[in-house]
Amino acid sequence: MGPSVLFPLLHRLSSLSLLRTVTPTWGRCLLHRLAPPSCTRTPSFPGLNSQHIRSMCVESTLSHIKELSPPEQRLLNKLYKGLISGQRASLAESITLVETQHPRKKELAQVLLQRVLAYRKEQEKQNGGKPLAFRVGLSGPPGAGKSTFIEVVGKMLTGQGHKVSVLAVDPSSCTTGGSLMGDKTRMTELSRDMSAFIRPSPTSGTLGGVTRTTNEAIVLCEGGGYDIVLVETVGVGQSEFAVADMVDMFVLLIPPAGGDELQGIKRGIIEMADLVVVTKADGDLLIPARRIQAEYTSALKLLRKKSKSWNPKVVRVSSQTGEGVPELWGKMEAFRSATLSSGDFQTKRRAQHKVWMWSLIKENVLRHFQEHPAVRGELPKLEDRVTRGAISPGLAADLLLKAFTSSSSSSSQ
Ligand SMILES: Nc1nc2c(ncn2[C@@H]2O[C@H](COP(=O)(O)OP(=O)(O)O)[C@@H](O)[C@H]2O)c(=O)[nH]1
Ligand SMILES: [Mg+2]
Repeated sequence: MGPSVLFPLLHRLSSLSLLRTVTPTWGRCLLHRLAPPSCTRTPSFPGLNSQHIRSMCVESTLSHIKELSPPEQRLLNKLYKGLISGQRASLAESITLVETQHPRKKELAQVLLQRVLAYRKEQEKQNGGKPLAFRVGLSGPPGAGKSTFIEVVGKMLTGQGHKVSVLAVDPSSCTTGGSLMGDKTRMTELSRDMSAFIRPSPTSGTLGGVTRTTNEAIVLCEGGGYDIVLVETVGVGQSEFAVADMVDMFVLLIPPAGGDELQGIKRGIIEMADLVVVTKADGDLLIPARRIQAEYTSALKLLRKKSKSWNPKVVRVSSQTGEGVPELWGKMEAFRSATLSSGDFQTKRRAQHKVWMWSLIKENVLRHFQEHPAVRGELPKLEDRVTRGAISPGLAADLLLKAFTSSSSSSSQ
């Protein structure tokens, strides 16, 4: 859906049921409510200074949300404090809150997120404006060795004093139950590690829903002090592209397998990769792994350069023997420092926020459009006429949009 379609839709939606949940407490500052008794007093949350709270009060970013009840305030205070003091149970509970479908809880999740974001922003400022955490997306076909690699590299990193969180995005689990059970058993050591936090994405919902909750879970993990966030995703559907828009570095893992298995790797995804990793480079698989590394190295040379500060590379690794694992992490760190000093890292993060916002808007607007009674009444008929070639898709779209906007304007008057 392009902006030309979205803008009129948004215009109509702003006067519609989308905002009917708004209560007479417009203009009240929720952060004020959360930091009683005044926005100008020293707040009771560590890391969030009074200037911050004031600026957010002025913006009234959360003014559309109904005032928090005392139990809601207590819940959010408890979660926030537990989260930023590094308690895993609070992090898990906070992620559950952002995953909820319950309308009021969704609002509470937004209040919590806003507070965590403000806290992180303050920390970032103290770090010279540079992001503190490193988000790495790991993608590749099922069975490529992603979870096994995460277990090995995760253990190595916690051993070096890092806090590592792992989020597994598997939209196929929405329909098939996915491979999460397998992941859990493959990350046994890491899941017992007190410096690690492993969380599968919700097993129901749309890719858009998964995108939203994963993005928000990343923010929460960082609030909990996890300085490395690994996002694992299977190369199914559009999930890889969604994950590439959430992370600082995108890594593609490829098994040393025959042509058939590699056919499934989309060309577009190779172009997104900052690093290509050939896995299982051990035993009998070492020779095919070398061949595939050579093939991908020449394939990457033909691709257009994505960034001035980094050239994508192809490396080989064995999670079984551990060979190449420290070197591979070394490459990831080199990427991080090269892009941080060129500013590409920060630019990408800023751009990703916009992508994230638009993906939420698109999902919401589309759902309202599809659920609108006037559209639902017309849709089957028009779809049928388009499929039969009786009218053009453009005309059908115009008619549906007209049905949506005209009945919206009459109902809102
Ligand atoms: N030989 C060998 N097998 C591996 C290696 N890494 C993973 N495997 C095996 O490959 C299979 C799939 O691994 P998994 O990590 O679950 O893949 P994922 O689906 O990409 O997460 C498992 O049977 C692993 O034991 C490795 O470095 N060498
Ligand atoms: Mg896996």
